[in-house]
Parts: sequence; C-alpha cells; structure tokens
Amino acid sequence: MISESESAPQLHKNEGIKARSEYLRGTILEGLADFSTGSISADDQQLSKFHGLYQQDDRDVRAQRRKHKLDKAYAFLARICLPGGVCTPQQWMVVNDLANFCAFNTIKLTTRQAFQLHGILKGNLKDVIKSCNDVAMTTLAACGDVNRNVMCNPNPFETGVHGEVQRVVEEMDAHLKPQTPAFSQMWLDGEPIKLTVSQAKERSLDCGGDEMEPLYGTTYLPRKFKIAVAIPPHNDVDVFAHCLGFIAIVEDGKLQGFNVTVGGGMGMTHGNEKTFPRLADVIAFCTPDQVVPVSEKIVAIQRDHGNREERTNARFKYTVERLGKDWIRKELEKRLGYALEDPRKYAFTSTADRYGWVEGTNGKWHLGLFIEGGRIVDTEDKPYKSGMEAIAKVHKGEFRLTANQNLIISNVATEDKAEIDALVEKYKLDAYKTSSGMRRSQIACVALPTCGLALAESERYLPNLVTELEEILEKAGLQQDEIVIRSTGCPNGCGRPYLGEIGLVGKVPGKYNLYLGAGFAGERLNKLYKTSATHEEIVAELKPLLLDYAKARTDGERFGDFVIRKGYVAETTAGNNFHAEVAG
Ligand code: SRM
Ligand code: SF4
Repeated sequence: MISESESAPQLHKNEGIKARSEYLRGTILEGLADFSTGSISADDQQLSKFHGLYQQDDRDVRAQRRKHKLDKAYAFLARICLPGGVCTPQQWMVVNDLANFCAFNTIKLTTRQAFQLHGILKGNLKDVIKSCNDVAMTTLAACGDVNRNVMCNPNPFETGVHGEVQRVVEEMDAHLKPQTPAFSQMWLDGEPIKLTVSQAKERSLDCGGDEMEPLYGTTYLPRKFKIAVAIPPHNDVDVFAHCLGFIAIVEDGKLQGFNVTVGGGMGMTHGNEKTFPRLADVIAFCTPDQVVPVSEKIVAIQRDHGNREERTNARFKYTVERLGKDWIRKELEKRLGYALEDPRKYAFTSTADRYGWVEGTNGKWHLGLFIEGGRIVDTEDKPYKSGMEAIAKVHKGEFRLTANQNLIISNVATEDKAEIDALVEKYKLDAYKTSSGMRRSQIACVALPTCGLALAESERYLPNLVTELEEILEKAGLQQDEIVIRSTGCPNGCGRPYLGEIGLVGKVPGKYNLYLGAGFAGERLNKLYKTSATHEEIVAELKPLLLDYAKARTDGERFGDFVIRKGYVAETTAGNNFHAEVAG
C-alpha cells in the first residue's frame, strides 16, 4: 500500500522557501549585514530575485581566485523595471550615477526594456533601491516567480493610440506587482513604492490569494511570468515569446482592443526533451478595459495550475501545452464571468527596431540609436555612457528602451534636433548610420563574465562573429540587408535566439548550436542546423548560405524564409509544440 506521504506530490524546494519567507523577507537583511562574506544564503538568493537582485560573481577571475584560495568575487546584479521601456532623463541620470559605484561601471539595456546594473556590493543595495524609488523606478518583481516588467512597442511616432496602449501597460504592470510590505520595510524605510500609475487600484479581492498578497498568496507563482504588448505591424517586442501577450487592434485610427496570446516562452535545457521553446497561441480578443482583468485571471490560472514540482516544466507555456489553448480560454472566461470575442485580423512585418530620426504623429521627433549588446559603457573609441549623460542633461522628452537592446531618444522638438545630433555625433552614438544591416539586427545576451548560467560567451562574442560575416556580406552585396542574428551563452534563451533567422546557443566554451530559419516577423521558430559548432565552423556553414541567398533569393525574400525554401532546414509551424533540438 502506498502511504500518503509517498503518494503526495513532492513540491520543488523553492515552494517551501517562498512559503516560509514571510512574504519574501527571508533572512536577506541579516545576510546583507554579515560582512564576513560578500554572499548571502542559498535560500535568500532565491528570494532576493523577487526584489530584483541576483547574487553573481565575476567569472573572469574565478579560477585565479580559487588558485589563491580566495572566495569568489561576489557582487549583485540589480534589474530595474521600466514598463514599456519608458524612462525620463531624470531617471536616466539616477541610473547613470548608480552605475559609477558598480564594479563594471556600465548600464545594460535588457531584452525586456529594463536596466541592469552589474557588480553592486551588498552593502550598497539599499542605496540603489532607494535612489530608484525616489524617481519612481523599482526593482520589485524585476525577477522572481511573479509577473515581470510589462513590455510595450516603444515607438510612439506612428499612431496616436500609442499613448493609450502605454497607459494600459502601466496599469497592468502596477496591478500585477506583489503587495508584500516587506519590500518597502526592507529597502525604503517603510515608504511606499512609487510607480508611474497608482498600484493595484482596481484589484478585485476575490482573485484567490490571501489578504497580504491578494493575487499571489504565500507561494507566488510556480515560475517567472512575462507579458508583452505589440502594436502591428511591428512585432518588436516578440509578443509570441511571452507567457501572455496583447496585440493591439487599431481600426480607423482608433484602438478597438487587443488579441490575447498565451503560452510563449524561449527557455529550454540541452538534452532535456521535456523542455522546448514555444510560440504563443492567439486565443481571443478583448477590449482595452478588459486587459487588466484578463491579465489578472491568466496569472491566477497559472498560479493554480502551473507545475510546482518540476521547475524546468513550470512555465506557463507548459501549462498551456498540457491543458490546451481552448481549455485556457474557457477557464479565463469562467473566471472573468463573461465571454470574449474571437481574435481579429492583424499582420506583423518585422521584429526589428527603426533607426534614425522619425517624425511622430504629435509633430515631435524620435531618434532610434543602435547600442550594440545594449551596453552603455565608456570605451576609448565609444564614450557611450558620457554621451548619454550629456544628452540626458539637455533632453526634454523621454528615452525608450527597446526589446532589441537599443534606445530611442523620444519626443524631441524640431528646434532641439540639432543639439541632440551634435551630441550623438560627438560621443560616437551614431553607429546606426554606419553599421551593417546584420549588425543592427543582432541581439546578444549578457553571458560571461557575470551570468552564472553561461556555458559560452555571447555579448563578447557576437560582435566579432558579425565582423567576420561582414566580409562575406560585403562581397555578396548584402551589407544593408537586415538579417536577424541572435546569440545566447546557454539555452535559456535570454536573447530569444530561437527567433533569430540565425540563432546561436552556447553549449560549451567556444561551441554553439547553430539554428536557422525563424520568421522575420517573429511568427516562426528556427530549427537546429548544426550542433556544437566552433567559430570557424559557424563561418564556414554560413558563408555558402549567405552567398546563395544573395544570388538566388526572390524579390524581398527574407533569409529565414530562403533557407526553408531551399531546403537547408525544415519549416516549423507557429504555436505548435516545437522541440528546437529536432533538426529538419
Ligand atoms: Fe534571462 C536567467 C539575463 C531576458 C530566459 N537571465 C537569467 C539570469 C538572471 C541568470 C541567472 O538566473 O542567474 C541572467 C543574468 C545575466 C546577467 O549577468 O545579466 C539573465 N535575461 C537576461 C537579460 C539581461 C539578457 C539581456 O542580455 O538582455 C534579459 C533581462 C530581461 C529583463 O529585463 O527582465 C533576459 N531571459 C530573458 C528572456 C527574453 C524575454 O523574456 O523576452 C528569456 C526567454 C524568454 C522566456 O522567459 O521564456 C529569458 N533567463 C531566462 C531563463 C530560462 C527560463 C526558462 O523558461 O527556462 C533563465 C534561467 C531560469 O529562469 O532558470 C534566465
Ligand atoms: Fe545567461 Fe543563458 Fe541568459 Fe545568456 S541565455 S544571460 S548565458 S542565462
């Protein structure tokens, strides 16, 4: 006979850590006060993520320190949320000044429109969080098993509805923030968290959590949760890579509502067939007023039905895969208490950013800058950090971080354009004018030296690979062609590599799995083309394909479509259970 304890499902240990943490307090503060080490306890490392903090160590000096019997060079990463990537010059200056006190002296613009500061010593964490809160930015829920920074198409120039959509994003972001008082008590001396819109103003009390955490309860979500909002024709947030997505439907210049997408995600584990990237399914249409309730109910569905035993299978994409998209829609409608309409027509053309000056619908101007790897740092030939500081001091509009790790200087009056242009040129921030189409279409995740999960280089590798490929592109006359290339140092997918027309995923130092054939508009995953390829092998594999593409492509044909038409890789179908390890 099976005893009760034998038959009861074994919850993942993180479930216990969350449940015992008193709403995310744990013993983080005690750990930070212990200056005999730069680290905190393993359980607190899990909890600190909910506060936007990751313990890391500088992997470049790991071996050397081990040799000298020294502790690892511990420091923290702080991730700072910016719903829709919108940031004021004042907020930029705060992040800029904080970066001066971090070991790496850099600002990282992330693939989810947030800031990252690497190399913060534990004694400085409170100052970082407090300084951010003073200007209405927070690290709360930038990471952890909760909803994260809500993303939004960052281009306010093409349609008058952008402002409306951004407001919906900010409301949703605020509504889904954890309510724990621990954050304010621990970091802000009890002061309230300042957000762009008032937090949780319409939160229904019956969403199934408890009094302290009405939505999340004591164990929060089984795993991280991500939301993005796209405004067609631009899919520059990669909406199908998200747990929950909203596609704006604009008719006659008016925002009608949004198609709702569920079950996207990128992460997988090498060799584990139960893990795979998945593109989201489009399940329904909702009005602008319904967005916040829909997001709340979907998050609650994942809270109640997500897998809490195996963290590798706990993302919402696996819940959707297991229960089916029709079940999800029915359950969503049951919880909402009303039916949703069927999805409406939409069309995406690209996942790329737009560079250079564009005039907005409001008569103001927006300058899209290319920031390689999203890294704002001063180097001898590219003093980006000083340049952005100089721009932030004079700029009267805002900045917008893009999901491709780039930056838009937004809402510039005609008479101020010349001043911005002069600064952009002075500080060499004008790479968008001279870089090749492939370079401008790249994403590289952070990887080494800070990421503890990196198996290979990414941000420090991809630019060099592109430089070498540029020789081929030049010969082939493809210099200006946007060919989307993305790399990550491991299969977790932080640079959404499975949506690259060319995707590279680190296996071991110096070796990558090479994927080909994603759709240019982000609606088709790529396929594995070659495993464990060295740099030389990657170049050798890509060279004939690029040359063939230059010769044999049809009018307007994208590289990702071409490699499928020519049979180099097989096609994948959007939204299907897709295992990226299975080559065509
Ligand atoms: Fe990520 C973990 C960096 C976007 C999937 N990600 C990490 C950590 C925190 C490593 C860790 O857990 O110790 C990385 C910190 C590296 C460092 O030193 O900075 C890290 N992820 C990043 C960023 C900074 C990459 C970048 O270069 O921009 C992005 C920050 C986004 C943000 O502002 O919130 C980032 N991560 C993503 C994305 C892209 C997206 O969301 O659009 C994904 C794939 C989409 C998805 O979630 O399915 C992604 N990150 C992961 C995963 C795999 C999750 C999974 O489903 O298995 C991990 C590992 C984990 O959670 O266990 C991870
Ligand atoms: Fe680190 Fe892997 Fe994410 Fe790159 S993809 S940042 S290596 S976890």
